Amino acid sequence: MTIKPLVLLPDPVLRKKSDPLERVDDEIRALADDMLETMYDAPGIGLAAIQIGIPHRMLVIDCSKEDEDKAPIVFINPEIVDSSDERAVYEEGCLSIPDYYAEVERPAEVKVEFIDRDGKAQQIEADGLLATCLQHEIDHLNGVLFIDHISKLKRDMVVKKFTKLAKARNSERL
Ligand code: GNR
Ligand code: NI
Repeated sequence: MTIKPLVLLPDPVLRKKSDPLERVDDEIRALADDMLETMYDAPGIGLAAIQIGIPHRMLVIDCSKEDEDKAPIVFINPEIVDSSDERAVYEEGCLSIPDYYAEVERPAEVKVEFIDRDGKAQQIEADGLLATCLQHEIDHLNGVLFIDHISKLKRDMVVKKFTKLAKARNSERL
């Protein structure tokens, strides 16, 4: 198991559309374990493969509370097949946009079909934080970030700030 470095805004890798997986083998299960370790270390409640630079349609989530047992779920080729008209607003953050938070409105409930870590077809009906997190992660698979759901003014400010930070980090390494 390995903690992988996170890809940060404004890296164009985050804008790539990820590709579906053809099969679930030991290599994919090892990648899922690395993603979970990276997510728990961050710490975060979800992580898409593209956030560690791997363009597979695959994500991990653990929305359990601190006082509960860990509840990791691996989602391969997830698809939203139904979503509620009811909306919910959550304050979102993203491990690829550290220390920035903003309210995002999304469908309150979603039904998601996916393949699990054993290669078995599954379906989940999610609400609450899990519904929001699933939509945030599935957005990543399509190159979409939560800042795409806020005002252009706020988004431009965040992108500008992270572009400056990336330049400062790069010039330190030269
Ligand atoms: O750790 C995370 N917390 C979070 C909080 C509200 C809505 C979405 C998230 S996902 C985020 C981890 C992350 O960036 N996943 O892509
Ligand atoms: Ni994210």
